[in-house]
Amino acid sequence: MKFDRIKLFHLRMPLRTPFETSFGRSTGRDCVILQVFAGDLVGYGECVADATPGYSSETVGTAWHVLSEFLIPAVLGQELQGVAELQARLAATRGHRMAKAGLEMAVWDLLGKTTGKSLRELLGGVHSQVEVGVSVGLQASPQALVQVVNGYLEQGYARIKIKIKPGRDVGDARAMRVAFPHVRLQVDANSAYTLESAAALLPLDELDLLLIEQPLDEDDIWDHSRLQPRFRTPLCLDESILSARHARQALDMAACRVINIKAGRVGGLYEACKIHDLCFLQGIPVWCGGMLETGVGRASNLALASLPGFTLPGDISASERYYVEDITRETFTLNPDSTIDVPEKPGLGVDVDLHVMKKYAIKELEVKA
Ligand code: SMG
Ligand code: MG
Repeated sequence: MKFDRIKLFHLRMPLRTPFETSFGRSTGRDCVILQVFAGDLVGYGECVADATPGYSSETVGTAWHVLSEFLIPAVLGQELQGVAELQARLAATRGHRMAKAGLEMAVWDLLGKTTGKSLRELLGGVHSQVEVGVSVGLQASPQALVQVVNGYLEQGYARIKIKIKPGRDVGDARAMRVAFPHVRLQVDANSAYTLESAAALLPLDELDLLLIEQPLDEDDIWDHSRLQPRFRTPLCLDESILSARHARQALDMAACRVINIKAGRVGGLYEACKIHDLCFLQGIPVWCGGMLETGVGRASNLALASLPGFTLPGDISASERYYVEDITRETFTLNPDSTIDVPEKPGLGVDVDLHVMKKYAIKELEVKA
């Protein structure tokens, strides 16, 4: 494979409803879409860095800089055998995993289009439908939360995740449990607690939750290992796991009993699969996290979630839950059994509507060999 030119698009997409987490509220979502051209083919990738460094230190701005100045020049116009070789070239740049993952996704798409295989086949996925859930942001009150969740349950979602933050944790979760005694429920703190303040979360242990996601800081696997023994409920790490090495260390320290895998967070699908394999061997359940992706990233998440170790429902909701208008022609819909179909066409298996993409693009750049 040889890449002739690569285009970047900075998209600003309005969300249908605002999404609020412990680190802020957003009414829209920025991302970078990449087009990688090789001969007659074009591969698409999505970099999930957001406009602001709230979830992670990367932003659309840092990804744009690192992609255009370092990552793209490292691979343009050269013969590359596959993703392992691509990652070896990208390794000269430290960190910036979301930027790398966006470029890698486009290369997977090209690989699939070249070989006629779907991304699911390339990754070794075994399911043609995957179990999904919905991640519900903080609402004005616990009552409002229950009402919003009720709407999602009526749509058919069988697993609900709610966002929590100090002062809006046990009360919200308890209101959910009272209203929906049997729903599969989990909470996500997005690093809003310290080892000390996380004591406030101990009553969550009575609410039969699937897991408690990322209570403490990203760079704090150690304190998670001190917190986990205080809970019966599994802790799940999201932000803390940036590589397979981190996953191994977290499991060695018993810092969590579940891992949320996001290809963007760990530098791409190649590393995401390594984390999956490690957890699979140790019997640690994993699930596919979400970054409010467009249809491009959603297709990638569905393929990843089809691997055998993804035994918990992913944060992969139907297209209509996210954007006023998506950039792919395919619309992902929820099946009555709370699953979504994994794309079967070559590569990511989606067609991008260029007209729609350009409508939401606020910046474009072409880099040539
Ligand atoms: O894609 O449905 C989705 C969102 C899932 O809650 C979600 N993601 O910490 O897991 C998480 C958050 C991070 C994204 S906030 C923009
Ligand atoms: Mg999370």
